[in-house]
Formats: sequence, C-alpha cells, structure tokens
Amino acid sequence: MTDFHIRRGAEVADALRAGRPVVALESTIVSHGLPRPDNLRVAREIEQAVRDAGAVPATIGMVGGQLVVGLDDAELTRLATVDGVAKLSVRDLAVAAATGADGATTVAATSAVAAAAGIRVFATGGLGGVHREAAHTFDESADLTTLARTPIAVVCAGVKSILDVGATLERLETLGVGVVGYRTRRFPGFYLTDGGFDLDWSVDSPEQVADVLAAREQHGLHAGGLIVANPLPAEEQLDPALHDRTLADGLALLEREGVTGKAVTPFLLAHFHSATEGASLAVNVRIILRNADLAARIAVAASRQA
Ligand code: PSU
Ligand code: MN
Repeated sequence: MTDFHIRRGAEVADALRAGRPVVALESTIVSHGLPRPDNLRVAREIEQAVRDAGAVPATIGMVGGQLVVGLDDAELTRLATVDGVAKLSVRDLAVAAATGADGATTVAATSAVAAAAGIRVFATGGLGGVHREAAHTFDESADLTTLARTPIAVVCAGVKSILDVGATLERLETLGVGVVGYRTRRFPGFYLTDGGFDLDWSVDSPEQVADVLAAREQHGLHAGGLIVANPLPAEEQLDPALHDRTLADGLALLEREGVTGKAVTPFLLAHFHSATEGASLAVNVRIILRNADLAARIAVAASRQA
C-alpha cells in the first residue's frame, strides 16, 4: 500500500517530541493570497517572526502528494513560485495526495493537519467565513465548520473584511467555536482595526490564552477551535474610506466576471492589492507578522505550563 502518512520536517519533529513550542502556518496565503514575488519573501519573514519569539515554525502544505508539516525552504519556494498549486481545503487532501498534487492548505486544512500532528497554535492573517451573498450562494468557508471540530487556537485579525462579518460571528457561535479578543472587546476586521461587532471576551496576555487552552483540555468539554482575534493598531490599518471603495469595486467586478466558489477569496485579495497600489499588501503583511509573533508567544507560554 502506498504510504500517505504526514511527514514532519526534522526540526518540527524534534520540537514536538521534546515539548518545545511550535506554531503552524498555512500555505494558501503564500500560493494564492499574496502576489509574487512578495509571497516567498513574506513566507520566510513569517517563519522568522515565529523564531524571533522563541518557537519553531511549521508551515504546512502538500508537495507531490505528500502532506508536510514544516516545509523546508525548497518546498516553500516550490509552493510560492510554481504554477498550478491547488488550493486545498480538508475535503481535497486525500484526492490531492492520491493524485500526487502540489497544494496549498487553507485555514481549514492547515488546522486539521496541524491538530493531527499535535500542534496547538496556528497563526494566519484572516479567517474565511460567510460571504456577503451567502443567503443566495451558500458560500461559507469550510474554515468555520472545520474549526467546530478541530482543537487548535488560531491567531488571526478576525475574518476578512470582504465577508459578512456579523453572519460569520453568528455561525461561529452556532458551531461552538470560541472567540476571544486580544486586548480588545471589538472583533477586528482584518485590514480594519474594528470589524464593527462586540466580543464577549477579551484576554490580556499569551499566558492567559495558554490558560484557556489548558482549561479546555482539562475540562474535556470543548473539542473545537479557539479564535484569538488580534487587531491591528488603528494607526496601521488600511484607510477605511479606501477600504470601502476598493471593496465595493471588487464586489462589482466579481459579479461582472462571474467569479464564484473557491476563486472568490483570491480574486478579491488580488483586487485589493492592485487597486490600493500595494497599500493593502503592506497591511496584510503586517497583520500576518504580528499574528505570527503573538502565536509564538502563546505557544511558548503553553509549553512552559505543560
Ligand atoms: N486570509 C488571508 N489571505 C488568504 C486567506 C485568508 O489574508 O489567502 C485564505 C485562507 O487560507 C483561508 C481561505 O482559509 O483564504 C478561505 O478561502 P475560502 O473563502 O474559499 O474558504
Ligand atoms: Mn467559499
């Protein structure tokens, strides 16, 4: 029988065995969320941000049908530069493995693989969620349903502002996914500091997030994910007027060009990056680097408690 086991990179395997802090990172932002050639540079910077805060980065992706937790630099380069890298949600993983595909894992797939590999903390930019036309299109990211059953903490700047943020928060409640603000009681809106909705809970330190994870595990009552929503400082956000204009144009373009399904998110992100002449890209990179730093500090705090 062919061997489809998940491969851990050497450094990640050593760290997990020794109980040292590890942070999972996704590859869809690298292959589909950020424009070339910045994507590869940023992917390396994200890993460095995790290292600088004292944890081992484990970027997850699929290379030639092999699921890898902790891509090496050649593998990361391949997923960032080769054409035809598939966008893999959880349902795609087995088919992609069996057909020997190259693939980038979304938040959903990265969470599932990371949790299976024993990683408890994951950093990304913004979650997928309920799209604005979801009442008609039923377009809701599998990120939400996957987090309902996957025990991992995801550090993100809320959900992408291209989505219906209020509907996404309602779905997260229904699905039993925990949501805490990091030093805020407002849910962040990715490019924007404030996504327009209140949160019930706020935490103040990496240690407190580690306490939440410990309580969950000891109670054994909550099997799903925990979203740690880390907003950009207001002075670093995308200009809200520019944001709203760009989004309105992007949604109109989406409709005109008939873009649907899994192409929607990459299309809108690419539109932002070109229409704002790189301003949204700079903000996007800041978001990810800040989340990588916080995730690493949470992983360090959690490993000290163990
Ligand atoms: N956030 C970003 N850039 C991205 C994504 C999120 O800043 O590229 C990706 C994530 O991988 C997320 C996916 O899981 O978009 C959601 O896609 P969809 O809406 O098709 O589920
Ligand atoms: Mn979708």
